[in-house]
Amino acid sequence: MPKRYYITTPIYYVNSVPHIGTALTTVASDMTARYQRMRGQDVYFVTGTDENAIKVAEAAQAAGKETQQFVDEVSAEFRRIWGGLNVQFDDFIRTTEERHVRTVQEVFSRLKDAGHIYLDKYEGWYDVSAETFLKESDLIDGKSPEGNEVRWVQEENYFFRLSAFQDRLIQHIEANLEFILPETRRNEVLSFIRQGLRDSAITRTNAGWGVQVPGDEGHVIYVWFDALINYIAAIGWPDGDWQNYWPADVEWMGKDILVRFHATLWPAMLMGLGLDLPKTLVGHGWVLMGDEKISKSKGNVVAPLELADDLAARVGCSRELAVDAVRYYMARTMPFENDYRFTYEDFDLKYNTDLVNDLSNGIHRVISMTHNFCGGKVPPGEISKSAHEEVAAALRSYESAMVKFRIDEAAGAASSVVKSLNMFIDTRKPWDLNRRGATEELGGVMRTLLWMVRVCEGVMRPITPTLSDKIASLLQLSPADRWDELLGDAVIAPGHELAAQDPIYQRLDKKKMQEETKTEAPSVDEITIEDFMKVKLRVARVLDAEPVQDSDKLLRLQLIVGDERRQVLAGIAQQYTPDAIIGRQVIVVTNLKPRKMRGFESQGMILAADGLDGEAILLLPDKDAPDGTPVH
Ligand code: ME8
Repeated sequence: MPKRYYITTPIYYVNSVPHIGTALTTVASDMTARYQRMRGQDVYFVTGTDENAIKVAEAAQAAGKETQQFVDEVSAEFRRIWGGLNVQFDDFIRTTEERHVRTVQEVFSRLKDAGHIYLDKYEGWYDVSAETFLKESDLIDGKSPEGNEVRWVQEENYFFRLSAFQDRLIQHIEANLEFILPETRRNEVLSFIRQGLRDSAITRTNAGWGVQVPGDEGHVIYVWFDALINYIAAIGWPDGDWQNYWPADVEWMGKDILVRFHATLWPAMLMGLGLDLPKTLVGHGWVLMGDEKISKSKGNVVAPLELADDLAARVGCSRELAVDAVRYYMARTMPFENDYRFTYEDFDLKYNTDLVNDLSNGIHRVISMTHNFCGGKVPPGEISKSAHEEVAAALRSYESAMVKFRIDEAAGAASSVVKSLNMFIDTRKPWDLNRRGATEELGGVMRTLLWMVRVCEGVMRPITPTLSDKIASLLQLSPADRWDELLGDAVIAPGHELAAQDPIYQRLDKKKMQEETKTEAPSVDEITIEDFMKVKLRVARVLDAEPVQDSDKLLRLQLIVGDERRQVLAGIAQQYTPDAIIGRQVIVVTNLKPRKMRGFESQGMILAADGLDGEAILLLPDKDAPDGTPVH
């Protein structure tokens, strides 16, 4: 049996739900999977959730839920969102599943029996947010290099003899240039390893959550050591037919978890087990909001399905087609080496230019002209040689981009096919040929254009599967899902009849384009009590406050509203310092549509009176009320 093409994503912490950063990795993996399936590979694509982390247990506590119930709910939410984004995974592994726990314990026992694990005392720093052990010299101003809070820990731990693998790791990385991509990250990994690897603490004191060390109840396995094992647990190692899957062909991730974990600890663990290393580890860049990484801990998240639903509402398309606009945006702007700054305007702009103007309108023009000039049927005619060459060259660039996992370049090659199609319309002017009665030439041009529409459908398919299905239905053809057959023209058979339909995507007009700043609310003289009751007001406590960069008015507040936490941006910085407001109670509108300000999502509004000079005067409860108390 030929080996399956095995693709993995990181397994995500279930301390909160996915945003467009996390979605990027999963969607890029899905595009790789869909492309490889089209190439005839027997793909096995696995994603999942990382549930045994301390920060996950703490998030459950903060939400006032049993940890197991909390992880069940959040993990289900990940599945739902990946489903909504049309991610076609073959397996979804959870680290609280018995199959995973068993495999982790097996790995631990085997490595221990082989002398790679020993018991010692750990004394040092721990970054809970990144779940990472740190040296004193790693700290910057008392925080982790990423700016996270650190805790001092002193405990008896099991250690993995990572230092013993240093030379073998360097050798492997240097001998296998495709092992770590992109190249700049390979260099980072090499310099990290060359600085000298310390043995790695791989257990924590058992605080009631995590995989227990076999035969030692006092310890649970460190979450990274545990999580990495998911890649072999999902394929049933050490039993069954795991050899049909392993080594993984590509392990996708963001650059933040490449150097220390996937490119150092993980390969050393595999070497200790006598297993092959994954063929390629890809560590892509970050999606930024403003100058910051989009991340759940920063609260500046953009939810991928909300982005799609919002577009669907503004242009009146189905959610599935709007999801494809999100997928296309992710692919086209995918940060590989460098980071990419997300803005709502940029999203709208790429939608309008690439998907509406070029793709949807280009295809619509071809289909309409076929109806107007050729009776709605493919006319007889030869495919233009020059068009064929251009399209074949674009496909070759697409293929070589995918070999390097450059989804952004592949999407660029796909849009160059769309551009060629539009160029062909503009230069060959079928309407002129029709007017002049040049039937034979018109036939060749129109058949070439229809063939190009078909190629567009195929090259876009890994990126935008619903859109491609839609194009196939316009052409009245079954999906173009075999890469090797994309350049063939037999299906664009003379006499074949097309469907008549409206353009796939509608343009966003200026009024509907998203802006970062909000317009003034319309003034209304009277409202009913029912109108007023629509506004949900609650007492909230200010947990934290900080100024917003480049703004002298805004404070970014973290509020506790009952058992919920919210981020709200308030224009009160000139009257209130963070210290003056932290710990106080305010009144917050909780059902206001979230909006972006200076790159941050504001999830509500706090009430203030406008002072005589326009200054903000906060409205505060007369006496302390439980956080979350409703206000009428
Ligand atoms: O690290 N831009 O899980 P996690 C791009 N459980 N990618 C981003 C991103 C951003 N702004 N934010 C997150 C973990 N990501 C571990 C993994 S694997 C054995 C264990 C993506 O929920 C990126 O792929 O913190 C990053 O590596 C991953 O989400 C981190 O997800």
